[in-house]
Amino acid sequence: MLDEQINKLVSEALARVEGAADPGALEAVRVDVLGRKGSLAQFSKEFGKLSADERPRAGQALNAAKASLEAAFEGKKAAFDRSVLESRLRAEWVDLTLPAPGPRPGSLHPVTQIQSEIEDLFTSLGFAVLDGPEVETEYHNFDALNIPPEHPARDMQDTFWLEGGNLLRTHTSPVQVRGMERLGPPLRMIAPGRTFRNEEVDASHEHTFYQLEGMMVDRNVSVAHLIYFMKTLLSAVFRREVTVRLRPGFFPFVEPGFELDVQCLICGGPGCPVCKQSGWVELLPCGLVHPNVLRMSGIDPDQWGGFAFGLGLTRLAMMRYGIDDIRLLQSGDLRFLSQF
Ligand code: 2NL
Repeated sequence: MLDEQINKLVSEALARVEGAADPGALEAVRVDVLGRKGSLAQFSKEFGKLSADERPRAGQALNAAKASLEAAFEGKKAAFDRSVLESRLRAEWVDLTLPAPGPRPGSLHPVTQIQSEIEDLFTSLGFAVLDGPEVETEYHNFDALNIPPEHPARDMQDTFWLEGGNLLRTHTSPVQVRGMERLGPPLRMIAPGRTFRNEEVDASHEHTFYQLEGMMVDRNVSVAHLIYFMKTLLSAVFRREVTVRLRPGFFPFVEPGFELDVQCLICGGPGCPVCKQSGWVELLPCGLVHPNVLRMSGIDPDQWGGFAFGLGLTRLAMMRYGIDDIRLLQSGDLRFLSQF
């Protein structure tokens, strides 16, 4: 009688164990059957009602039932654990035979690339590459360049003035002034670097940008030398022969001064949006160094002459790579930078 009941309980419990859908359901069945108030425990309570000779056999049957149920639970639990592990192993599988990705390669900033190319070119032509302070005196940034005291470039709106009368250089010309003072004639130098203007920032204006100025001082330097060096420079930058023209341009530090235009490299002359239908792109302000500028830096203008030019590296980089928003260059955005 008791045997039958135990067998029934065991077979029902085994079916429930087998049918448990997840570890939670399995644990509920275990509490139901093997728990302190479970169905097996109910049987133990009935023990007292049995006669002394029935008890050992009933005890054995109960123990056997308990053992087989516990084994079934453990087996099912292990199966659950195994399937969790297997799905993790499937999800986290890694092919260890693949080559390592390695460090992400960096690249030079587009402005740095152009600057380096131009530095290499001028180094090969006998020019020194000079550096100088970004915080300048008013004298080196303005006075020594023949820029009069009332010139609008000195305005608060255009220049970042610092306490004490110094300023953030608005061009790299002061580096060349220091070069003239220190080296004396004859000399050939370029001054690439960061420059600052008090601009409202938008797609085509930045308060921080890059320039490269250059200068050669020697005996009998003429506009012909200037044109030769400028054509050599632009052919190297654009990697082809370029056609240039000079128009008069006024800058206080040169006389005569020119705007040097290059024939449009997109349309070749007939006119397009890049050259605004003119066939020419304004690129290189330049000229012969003003006698006052030479004299102020200790060079005798009766003995020596020179040419000088100023190139906007930021603008050049935007032209070469077709960058339409100047703010991208200073953004540090890797989606932008990794294209170069
Ligand atoms: C510009 C300016 C030019 C120069 C810069 C120069 C420097 C000295 C003496 C004479 Cl120390 N000239 N630099 C000459 C002509 C034009 O351009 O803002 N360029 C984007």
